[in-house]
Amino acid sequence: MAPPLTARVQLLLLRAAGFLIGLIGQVARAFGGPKFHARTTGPVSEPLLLLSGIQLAKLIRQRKVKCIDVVQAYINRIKDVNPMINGIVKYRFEEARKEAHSVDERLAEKLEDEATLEKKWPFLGVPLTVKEAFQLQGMPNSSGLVNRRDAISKSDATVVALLKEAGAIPIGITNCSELCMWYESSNKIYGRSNNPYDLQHIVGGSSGGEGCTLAAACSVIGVGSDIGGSIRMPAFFNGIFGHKPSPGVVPNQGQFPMAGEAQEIFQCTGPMCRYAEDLIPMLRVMAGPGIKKLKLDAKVHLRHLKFYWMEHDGGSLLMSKVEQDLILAQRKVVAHIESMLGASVQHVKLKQMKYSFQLWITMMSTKGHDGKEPMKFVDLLGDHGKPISPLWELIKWCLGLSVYTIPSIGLALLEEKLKYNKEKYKKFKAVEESLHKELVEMLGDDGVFLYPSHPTVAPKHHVPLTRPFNFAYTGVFNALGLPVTQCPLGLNAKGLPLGIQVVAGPFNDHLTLAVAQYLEKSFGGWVCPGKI
Ligand SMILES: *[C@@H]1O[C@H](CO)[C@@H](O)[C@H](O)[C@H]1NC(C)=O
Ligand SMILES: CC(=O)N[C@H]1CO[C@H](CO)[C@@H](O)[C@@H]1O
Repeated sequence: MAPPLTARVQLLLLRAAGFLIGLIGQVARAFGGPKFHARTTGPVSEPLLLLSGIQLAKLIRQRKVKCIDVVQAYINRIKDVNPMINGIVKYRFEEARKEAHSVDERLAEKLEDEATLEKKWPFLGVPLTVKEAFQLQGMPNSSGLVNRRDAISKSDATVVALLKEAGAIPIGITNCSELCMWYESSNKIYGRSNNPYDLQHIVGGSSGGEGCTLAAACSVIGVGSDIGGSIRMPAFFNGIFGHKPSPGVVPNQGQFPMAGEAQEIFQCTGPMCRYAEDLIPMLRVMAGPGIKKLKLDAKVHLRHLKFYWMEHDGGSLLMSKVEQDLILAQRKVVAHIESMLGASVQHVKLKQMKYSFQLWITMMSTKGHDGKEPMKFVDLLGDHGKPISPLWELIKWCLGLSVYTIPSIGLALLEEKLKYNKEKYKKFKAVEESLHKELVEMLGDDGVFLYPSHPTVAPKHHVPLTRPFNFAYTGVFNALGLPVTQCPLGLNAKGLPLGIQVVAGPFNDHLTLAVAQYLEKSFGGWVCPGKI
């Protein structure tokens, strides 16, 4: 006999209450996190930590500085501040020390002259960090997925191999969001990374560990990848430089997960660093033969460039308003370029920018050859086993039992709803083509476009859950296939980094990279955290 109705209702209410209590507990736990006495990481006192990669390489090959001293200085700094930021999730200190000693020994033999050394090994002895999602031999290959906790890379990703061949010394791998699909870097293997300018704030994602590690002067140069802003958002939130190259220039091989067949071209591997002068040499190394597609040797006359700017996307309902601080920072750049450089600067209103999020979804819904669909996120989370059941994982998460993070579960739940049907796809594909045409024509081979990197400075931890669409400020340029450099512009009154995206036409990366160096000179570039 079935229990009477009231009893069933009571049971249901009891279950609902249990579920709610579980949920509240889980949220409280999530928001708790470790507490630090300090608000920021301490400043840098060791001068070796305040040199660019190419300056360090020069000092090392001139034998003015020992490579082991450089590597040791970084190891000391990491031991000091990494426990606060949790940017590096696996150290590679012993191997790095050995490699540094062999650099010093080789240099002592004086086999090559300085010019040869520079040509063969432009980053000789320079400490390097790599986003965990990129394979570095002997290091984990998990992308933060608990099921993959024991996966170890058997070889190097192409870009990692190229940087090693150029003389760089990997000192560790850095945190990312679970499967690189969220803009807060936190997962169930490595925990959460914290912003060095305020530990209660996010580092961004997915290359977030890389962003905070570089910003905290725990590394010199870093490798990231970007399919929706994963290089530029962390670079922005942590006040450093990050370049998303033109599609098809830098090889993506050797990262996990890889984008679908139709998306791979929009996934861009690129350099992250504190000093703008490292961007071009890094790109030269990382691109390998792909560098021929760019015009990095062309001299850029900044005065003759045409600058365009737009302070926000024109009013999309999905995204936060651009903060006043960021609008003011952009205006300062515009005024500076007009008065100091005397270049042409024009305010534009690209109406279709308000569909940024939709254009990104359109890109992600694109099918490969023969209508092949990109790998489903539920399958990726299942890691080559059974796809996960998002609803079941949500219930488990509320009880603190899921091995997945809540953004992943949310994305898995919404995955099918976020994909466009034929009709919507066609509609937004047309918008994309029209906006692409408009921008490419406007920019030509001598134009750059200034646009916010994100609507807000680095928010507090977990806030991204309430603003899931803001990444479209960066994601739109993946969909449009344009090169972009995120440039830091100092700190706001609360000490959090400001910045801006500099965009150019296809394969005109040399323009955004030249502007990055100019903005660094004019506005100070990276600011050491803990200085104020
Ligand atoms: C890393 O893991 C992926 C996915 O399982 C695999 O395809 C790849 O071969 C692994 N890479 C290395 C270098 O071990
Ligand atoms: C804060 C945090 O969870 N840190 C972890 C980062 O990853 C390493 C390696 O797995 C752990 O030892 C740390 O506890």
